[in-house]
Parts: sequence; structure tokens; C-alpha cells
Amino acid sequence: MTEEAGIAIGDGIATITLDNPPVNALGAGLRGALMTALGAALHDPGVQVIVLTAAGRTWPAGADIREFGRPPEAPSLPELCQAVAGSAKPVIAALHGMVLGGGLELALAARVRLAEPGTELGLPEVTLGILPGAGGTQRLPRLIGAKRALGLMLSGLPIGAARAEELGLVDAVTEGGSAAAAERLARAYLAGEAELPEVEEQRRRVDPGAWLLAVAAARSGLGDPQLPAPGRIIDCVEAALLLPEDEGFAFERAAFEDLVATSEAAALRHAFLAERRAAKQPDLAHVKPREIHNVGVVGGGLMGAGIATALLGAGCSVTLVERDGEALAAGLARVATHHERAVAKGRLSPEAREAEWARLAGATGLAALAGSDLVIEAAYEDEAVKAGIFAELDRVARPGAVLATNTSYLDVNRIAAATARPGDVIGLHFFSPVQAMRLVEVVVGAETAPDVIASAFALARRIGKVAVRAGVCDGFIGNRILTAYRTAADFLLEDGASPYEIDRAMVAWGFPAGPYQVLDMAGLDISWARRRRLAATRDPARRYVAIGDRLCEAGRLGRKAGKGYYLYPERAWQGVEDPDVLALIAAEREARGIVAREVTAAEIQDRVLAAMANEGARILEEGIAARPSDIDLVMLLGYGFPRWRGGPMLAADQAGLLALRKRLVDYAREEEAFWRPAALWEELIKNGRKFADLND
Ligand code: TC6
Repeated sequence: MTEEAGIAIGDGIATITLDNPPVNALGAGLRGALMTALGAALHDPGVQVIVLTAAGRTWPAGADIREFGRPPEAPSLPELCQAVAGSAKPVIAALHGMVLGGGLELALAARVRLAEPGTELGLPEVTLGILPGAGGTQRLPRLIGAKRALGLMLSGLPIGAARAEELGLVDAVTEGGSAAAAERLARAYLAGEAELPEVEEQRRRVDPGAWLLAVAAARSGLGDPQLPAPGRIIDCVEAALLLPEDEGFAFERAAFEDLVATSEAAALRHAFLAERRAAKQPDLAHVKPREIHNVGVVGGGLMGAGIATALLGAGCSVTLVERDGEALAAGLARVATHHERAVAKGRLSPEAREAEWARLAGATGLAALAGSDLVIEAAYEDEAVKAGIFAELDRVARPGAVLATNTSYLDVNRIAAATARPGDVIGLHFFSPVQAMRLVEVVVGAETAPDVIASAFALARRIGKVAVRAGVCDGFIGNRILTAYRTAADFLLEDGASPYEIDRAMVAWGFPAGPYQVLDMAGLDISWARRRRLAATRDPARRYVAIGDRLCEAGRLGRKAGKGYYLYPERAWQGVEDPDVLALIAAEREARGIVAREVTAAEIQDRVLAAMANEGARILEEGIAARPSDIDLVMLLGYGFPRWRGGPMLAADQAGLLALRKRLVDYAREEEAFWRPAALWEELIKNGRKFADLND
């Protein structure tokens, strides 16, 4: 990393160029270099105007996220921003790329901001559980008004250059490069041909009544948030109006320091970095992915149509294959519906839709896939069905085509064995609905070729998904942990908790829905079919809770049947509690000689976390996942695990490995096979390490 702030002086203008690839994050090195360059410009009597610009693809995209949680290094970002704001010589910020977080705060400290078309500006700190702590909460409302400033800071979403100009966040959007425009403005100013906006003038826009109203409205809109950052942002904006300027900055700083030290902020940082880390596959660093343009999708159901839509959006040509004309028409209609919704929401232009539609073909036989570079099979989840498809694909697909299965549980090696080219076969486990879910598990078989794995990662990135590598086992990473979660919940159900208590406990813990609500939504028959598939190989000595089977036998297949764990009068979206289910559970307990005991919400949460983290530890030991953060990412992106808890492995670190292992040992007295702690716990504890230490 260069971490430089080069300075070039000429004609009264000092141009300082920030250079810290890839995103010019404002780490200690760059901050120090900028402070030095600024000092040089201020001390040079020949310099009258300072232009601040950035090399590479972007203006600083923020503070360096990796530095949070470590001892601070001078100069701090607030000190740097104060130095820019207090500069006796006007500073013109020439913006491009992603002007985010601390990067936007640095720009806000300048006297003038010029942007290029395509520049995006935002304050995403709230998504990291913190707030703009380098003057942003104080300067932004003065510049664009409290209401709009709160909108930007509470949503964390960026806005485009044109909108930023409308709001007064940038002074002008200029063609031909912002650095060149800044230099032109500086020259014109020095020649007395142009004026620079006065900071004081901007402050005169303040309307205290509107400001306080915006603060009150934002507060009442907060509801009962699980995270503290939004409330603290609003407090800071209020302080910007009510306190003297220097006290406002100090107020903001104190709030930032509180937030950055919370476990929630640590978890959100972990989630951000986990996403980037998952893409790093050291064994593939020099492997070239195969070219993928033409893709065949086998199966036009919800999954297949969703996958086809995503591929079309990324510029691929797609052939959708179904078993007959009727099923094909239905599959194509699903893609058309996705397109219509995207157009209605303004995410796709009608022209782009036409172009995408023109790249879509339909067929009723696999022979149509002879020219495909990649085939993704998204047929019925049954090994014999999938093996049959792969055997035929082996006959029709061109040599070198990547053959992928979208299985969510099945053995990719056995599916690959149906072909004479297992090196070309891989699992691509998409999540439903494909357009909303960013996760893809890339399931690598025993013989999958490195360039096939690299192709899967490249494709995932191209279609805007986050790929996580997984090995072959029943359920890979995500569904395996989900099974452990549900097993722990089922034990509690049989021991005395109601499904409603368990759901409420997990929602209170941060999941969007509890395990039984999710089962009802997905349909109880899906997991029932899987249990029946595995029945022959189940260890009879292991505890087996049959409540789910009893519900299915009683026709309670979930929401689609109007009843499952909950009752859905007239197919209501939200289920209501059902005494019949409680009676069925009570009967099941009685049949097994179990006397219901009291189960608290805390016990439910503790057991579920212990079960998930223990399964995660086993997954690591078996090499199914390469790193704990990959497991966390799968659970965050695919299973509704609360992002601010960072995933099961980080949550285990935060709960304390010793304490969690002790719990597992205690639980193992009830059910040894399920609860026995993986050996990894002991190894980490004895060496004073955490799961997070295994990430890099
Ligand atoms: C803040 O500023 C608070 C201020 C208050 C201070 C008091 N730090 O995402 P990509 C790395 S909070 C460190 O793959 P893209 C990233 O890890 C911050 N590193 O690229 C990756 O590294 P790797 C507010 C960062 O083109 C590489 O850059 N800012 C940071 O898909 C490429 O990243 C944000 O929240 C960072 N801030 O997207 C913005 N940002 O190659 C966070 C990136 O070693 N960043 N890296 O794996 C983003 O949203 C995106 O990175 C992007 C570029 C849109 C800038």
C-alpha cells in the first residue's frame, strides 16, 4: 500500500492527491500523510488555494474499517477534518467514485465540493453500528438541513451526484474530471473571476424550528430499535443545533466512541469484512475462470426462473429447459413476471427488458444445451432425478462446459459420478427468492476442477451474489447448521416449551422469524420428505422428535394448508396460536414419558446458539468450511441470523468459548451424540484463541 498524499505546487495552487488503493480508506498512514501535506501547503507562502483530490477509482470510501476497535493512532479523522475546515486557505475537494463515511466527512470540511457525474455520496456508518464521528453529524445538517441529513445518515444509502447537487451537498457536478474542474475554479478564483461559496452563508440557511421538528419526527420514527446507533445519530443532530459548535463536535465524538466499542458494531464490522474475505480463495489466485456466456437452466420453477432472471441481468444468454411445453410456458412466464416487477419498480428500463428477453430461449429437451458454457440444474430435489439429468447432460453438453446442480442437501459427488466428467461438476446452492437473496453456496466436490470453482466465484460476483465455498456433506454449511438449530428447538419443544415460546424467544434474539414460523412458511412437507429420506440411515440410539411428523400426518403442512404449527384462518399471512397443536405436542410427550418442564426464553436462546456454533465447529473440523467467517456469512445472508450479532461463530466468541463449551458439556449429559462439543473448542480455549483467530 502506498498510503501517500502527494503534493504538487504551482501558480498559487497546491494539489494534494490522496493515494491508498484500492478505495483510499483513511487509515492512519494516509491521515498522517494528508496532515503533513496540508501543513506544507499552509506554510508555503506561495500557496493560496488547496485542491484535494484522490488517485485511482475513488475518493476515500471511508475511514479504515479494520482500524476500528484498535487503539487510535494520531492524527485522528476528526483532527484532520478540523484542520481542513480551519484552513486559512480555501480547500476545494474534487470528488469522484464512492464518497462515503469519513470520506464524505473530509469533503464536508472543505470549502467547496465538486463532483463528477457518476460520483456517489453517502454516510453508511449506521450499517456498521456507528455514526459519522468526524464532524458529519454537525456539518451535514448545517449544509443541507436536518431533515435531509437525518435521511442520509439513518438510511446509510448513497445518493448520486445530481441529487447531491440539488441538495447542496456538492457545489457543482462537472464534466471532464473533478480534479481538472477544481484546478480551473482555483485559477479563476485567483484571477478574481470566480467566487467561492462562503461557509458562513451556508450556515445562515438554518431554520431552528424545522430542525427540531425533523429531530422529533426522526425520533418518533425509530420505534423500538435493537441497535443504538440511529438514536445516537438523532441526538447528535439535535446537539448540532442546541450546543455551541465545539461542544457539538465533542458530543458527537463521545457518542462515536461509545458506539464503536459495542459488540453490535464489532459484529457489523465482522459481517462487512467476512463478505470480502469469502471471495479470497488462495488456491485459486492464479486460476483462470472459464468463459461463460451461454447458460442453460434446467427447471423453470421458482428457483430456476429466479436464476435465469439473474443471469439475464448479468448479460448472459439463457436457455430455459422444462420437461414439456406447459411447464416451459410457466417457467418463461415467471421470468416475465420478474421483469415486469423490476420495470415497475424502476430497477429495469423497458429497453433493457427487451434486450434481456431477446437473450432468453426456451426448450423442452436437454439437447438444446449442447452449446452452453454452463448448465445449472434446478430440478426437483431428488438424487435419482438429478443423477438422470446429469447423465444426459454428460451426453449432450460440450466438452469443457461447467455442470452445476442447485441442490440444497444432496451429495454433489454422487451427482457428479453420474457423468464421465466429475471435474466439471459443482454445486451452486442459490437461495429463494433468488432476486432478493445475495448468497450462493459454491459446493466443491472431491473432483471439481480448480477452474470450475473459479468460474463459479466469477459468475456469482457477476450476478451480484456473494459466493461462499463449502464442501460436500448433507446440507453443506447453511442447511446443516439449520438442522442443528431445528434439532435443538425440537428437543426444547418436547421438553416443555411451546413452538410459540420458542419463536418469540428467537425473534426477541433478533431473527426476523422463529423456526416454526419459518417451517410453516416453507411447508412442513419439505423437511418431512428429507427426514424420510434419511430414516434408513438414522442412528436409532439418537433422540428423535417426531412432533413434526405427527403434524404432517395430520395434514398440517404449513401455511399453504391453512395450518401447521400455527393456524392460518383464510390463508392469513400471520398465523395464530393453535391449542390443537399444543394438545398434539402434549400427547407426544406423554407417549414418550416426558414430563413438561419450564423453559425460559434465555435457555432457548442459549441452547440454539450453542447448537449452531457447535455444528459450525464440526463443519470447520471436517473442512466443509474454510473459515469461521464463511459460516457466519452463510447464516447472515441465507438464514436471517441477525447481522448485528455477526453470525453463530462470532456470537460464540462474544459469549465466551469457555462458557459455551461448559454448556455443551452439560447438555451432552442429556443427549451425547448431538451436544458433544467438537474438539476444536478445547483446542481454541487451551491456546487462548477464538474462532475469529482462524479467519485469516
Ligand atoms: C467511516 O468512514 C466512519 C467514519 C467515522 C470516523 C471517526 N476500510 O467492497 P470491495 C476494502 S465508516 C477498509 O470488494 P467494491 C475491502 O475490504 C466506513 N477497507 O470493492 C476490499 O479489500 P480486499 C464508511 C475497505 O468495488 C477492497 O477495499 N465506509 C473499506 O465492490 C475492495 O472493496 C463504508 O462503509 C474501508 N472503509 O466496492 C464503505 N472499504 O481487496 C465500505 C473497502 O482486501 N466500502 N475496503 O478484500 C464499500 O461499501 C465498498 O468497498 C465500495 C467498493 C462501495 C467502496
